[in-house]
Amino acid sequence: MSQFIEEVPDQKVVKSAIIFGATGQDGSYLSEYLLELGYKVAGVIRRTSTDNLQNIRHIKDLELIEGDITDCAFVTGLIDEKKPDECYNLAAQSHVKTSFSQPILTTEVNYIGVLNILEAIRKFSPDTRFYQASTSEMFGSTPVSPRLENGQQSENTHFSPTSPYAITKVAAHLLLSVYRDGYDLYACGGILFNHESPRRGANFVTQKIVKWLIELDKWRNGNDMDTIYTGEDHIFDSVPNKPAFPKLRLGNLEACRDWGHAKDYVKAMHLMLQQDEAEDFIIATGTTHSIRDFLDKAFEQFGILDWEQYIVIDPKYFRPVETEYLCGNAFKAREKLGWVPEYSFDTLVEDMVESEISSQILGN
Ligand code: NAP
Ligand code: F7E
Repeated sequence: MSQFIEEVPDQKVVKSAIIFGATGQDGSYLSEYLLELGYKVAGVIRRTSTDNLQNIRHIKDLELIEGDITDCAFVTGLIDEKKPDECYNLAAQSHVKTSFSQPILTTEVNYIGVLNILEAIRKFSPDTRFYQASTSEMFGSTPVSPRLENGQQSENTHFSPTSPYAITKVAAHLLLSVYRDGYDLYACGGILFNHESPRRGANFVTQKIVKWLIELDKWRNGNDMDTIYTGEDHIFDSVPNKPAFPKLRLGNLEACRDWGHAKDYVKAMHLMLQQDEAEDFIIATGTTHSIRDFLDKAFEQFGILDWEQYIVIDPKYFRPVETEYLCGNAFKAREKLGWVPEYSFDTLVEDMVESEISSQILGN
């Protein structure tokens, strides 16, 4: 090399990402993960009158941008201004039961919102790679065997959605191939099966159970469990004047879900955007458990084996139509992305219980 040519040190290219839905369970873990990888990350958060930052307040270097994905002007302006390398859409009305009572809102957020982003990328930033949070709920009532290979849903299983939520997600998912084939955009759908964590919203069944158990534990603290007896709706203690504790009210305990840990699943989202070609992938553990199994494991953490005594089945929590059985085959993700989950069902439940206990101790 000529001595007159200045040597330029290797410059690390900093990638940029926008995350819609940054305050949610997945958005918070993905923000942390991308920042760890050296990305410049902007998280879109909704303006709310009450605090919605509990999952992300601790994350340094995450740029927060206020906005809503149903606002086309906002989405277009943001994509045009930032032209990010990667865009992750995790924003959604994500509660299946709520989608029955608020189907229009669910459609506006989960379908129109996605169209807003795809159109903005197509027109103003066609090199941006797009990840859409698709879901195992799209399989819905797909019967178990013999139509399913090994009793698992794969990328080839047909969709049979059973809720307004699932229908909006199927519609948004179908858009991905249209924008891939029609406009040559890099757009992927991650068909993620249920994933939970200490940051899971309190009205999803796993977190609802864990949080109730923590309250029960506080109530019974200092008392002998042998003195507890149960009535129709409440648990009583023989300690005089101790108020009764309400039983845990749940819906369908027979449904089966393939539950993984959100920390594992956000890594798969990132991997999907690093491939030569955009494709859809199932992300799942390949094992399934009923709500009863979850109750067994969670109550066991508190030394309780006869959990049925503590539960009331409340029709209020049944859905008009239920997805009964989900179990995913993530073979393609393992082969092409090299993705394998680290958490098992048992370690997931343990993490949720232990984290909730620690956050109670710390008063968080
Ligand atoms: P989540 O905790 O409910 O988070 C949803 C996020 O979307 C929140 O940040 C929420 O903001 C935001 N949001 C809602 N409406 C919005 C709007 N109109 N504009 C902008 N942001 C909006 O959900 P998650 O469990 O992290 O799931 C992430 C995504 O994956 C969702 O699309 C969900 O449907 C999908 N998914 C989840 C699972 C799972 O098991 N967790 C499985 C498959 C697919 P606020 O905090 O202000 O409410
Ligand atoms: O229900 C049953 C309920 O609300 C799981 C979302 O992240 O994963 C999630 O959707 C099962 C259902 O999650 C109660 O009927 C019984 O069979 O925790 P969930 P979900 O509906 O599976 C998918 C993959 C997503 O994409 C969604 O965004 O538990 N169940 N009793 C109950 N469910 C709730 N919520 N509350 C109960 O009391």
